[in-house]
Amino acid sequence: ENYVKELETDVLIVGAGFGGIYLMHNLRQLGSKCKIFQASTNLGSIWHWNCYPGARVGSQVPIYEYSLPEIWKDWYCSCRYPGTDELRQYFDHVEKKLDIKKDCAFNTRVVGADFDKPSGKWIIETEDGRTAKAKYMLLALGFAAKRHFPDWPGMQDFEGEIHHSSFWPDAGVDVKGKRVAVIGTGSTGIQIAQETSKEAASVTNFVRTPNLCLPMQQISLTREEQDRRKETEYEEIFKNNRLNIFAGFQYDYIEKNTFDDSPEEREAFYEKLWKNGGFEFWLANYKDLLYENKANREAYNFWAKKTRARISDPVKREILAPLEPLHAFGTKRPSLEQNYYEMLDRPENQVIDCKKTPIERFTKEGIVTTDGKLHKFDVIALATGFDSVTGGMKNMGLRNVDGVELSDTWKSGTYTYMGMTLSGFPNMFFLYGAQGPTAFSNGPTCVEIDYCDSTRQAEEEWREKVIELSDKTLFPQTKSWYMGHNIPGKVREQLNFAGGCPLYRELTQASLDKGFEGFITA
Ligand code: NA7
Repeated sequence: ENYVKELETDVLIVGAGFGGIYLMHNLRQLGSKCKIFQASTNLGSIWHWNCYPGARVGSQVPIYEYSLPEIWKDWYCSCRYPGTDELRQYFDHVEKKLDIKKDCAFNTRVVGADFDKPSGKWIIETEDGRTAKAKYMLLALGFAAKRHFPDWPGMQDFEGEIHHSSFWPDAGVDVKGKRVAVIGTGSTGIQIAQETSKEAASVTNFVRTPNLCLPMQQISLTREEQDRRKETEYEEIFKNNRLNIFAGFQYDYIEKNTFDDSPEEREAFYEKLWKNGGFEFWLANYKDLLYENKANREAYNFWAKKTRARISDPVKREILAPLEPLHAFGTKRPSLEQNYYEMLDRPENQVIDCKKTPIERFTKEGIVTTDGKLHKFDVIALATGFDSVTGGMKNMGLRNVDGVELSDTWKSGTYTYMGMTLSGFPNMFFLYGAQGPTAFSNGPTCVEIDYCDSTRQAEEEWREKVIELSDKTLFPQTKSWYMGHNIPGKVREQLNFAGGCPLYRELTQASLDKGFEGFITA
């Protein structure tokens, strides 16, 4: 271990994913003494935990990488959307370049933090009873730091294997010839169902809300092609996606509304987006897609036509791609799939409509739905997601200057200033979290945005802004983790900044230009 029982440092960073590493790199250059605490055993955070079958990123090469040339210049990927193994190798590559690990304490989970006013320092406790003192505490937890396990009765009785997607054994689970259940249809559930169908005897997907999946259009990448793009495009892509693009991708909404085009033009445009694949149909569509119901419905109809044509079983087709949408397209995170629909369409595989027949309980043999039917399984994958965006921060024993837990101060709603600071938590900053562009945007782009600390009034105004921007969109109509709907008892509110990366950058810059408006210095 490279840190002592009682550590003193200038800056303590929590989390060694994209955000934590980037912070460390920049702070070192400014001459600060920093340490990272990371709950898992290696760099890469979520990609350390995400090793379930088929885990793959939805941002294409090169944007799911740092924009630092010393890192991308000699990094190559085998395909447009890399999977876990390659993403882990990427973090090994980053380590070679930035030498981060020497200042990281792995297997180190923060369980409490108090700001000691007399010394002006954070006192941070870890699960294994160590403490750290730091002038600044920076949280880089990502938005999926707390798992969500629905507590169905009888789960502990199940005699087969049961794993949450983010606790999947590193050595893998042998599903060959086994009956596999996949609960959930977020990006994770889709990937697990698609991948395990290759080997399992049967896969049963429990679907509460069908995912409006988009075609990934995965392709292999050659080294030559990547070299050519590095020469000609990379600098521009990285610059552009930080400064100009709503969601920090390589593409953006077009300057046209859906019905500005004729039906033929619209069809041709949708076809183009579909063929390009990835999130283009979501994030490079007409600019009114997420704002106007009629426009959204038009896109949904195209999506349903394309998808329904891939499912021959009429019952499965109605559950997975109904003619009438259950939510506005794009207001829940679409997953990128490769052959999910063809796989589930196979006769040996099942789709259970959890809206009609929810899961009632588990037994030693499997899962009983509310129609009394017992579904028998050997392996159950819980792809039930996370207490997203706010769960991680609420779960680490953070207390404000008056000793009140963050989980209490946020009881009636989330308040931050610019998605970076919290009033009453001096010298604590976070990124890629609550009320920042976070879950609507490409991760690495968000963590490379500069930031700054806040007054209660500034927080209240920021919250109003977050709500105002969100209310203009169709997101509030939909029950989703973006809106806190997936966790029982969680406040229903917009957890993300829906104004896009460029506006976010503009607002943070404006505060800096006005001499740190909204911030207080002690
Ligand atoms: P998600 O997107 O939160 O998906 C969780 C899924 O689990 C979702 O389909 C839920 O249905 C389903 N779920 C949760 N509880 C239940 C119960 N009780 N019964 C049936 N189904 C249930 O998590 P992921 O891990 O897939 O993805 C997280 C993000 O990480 C992803 O979007 C990427 O950005 C990276 P629901 O939709 O709520 O009806």
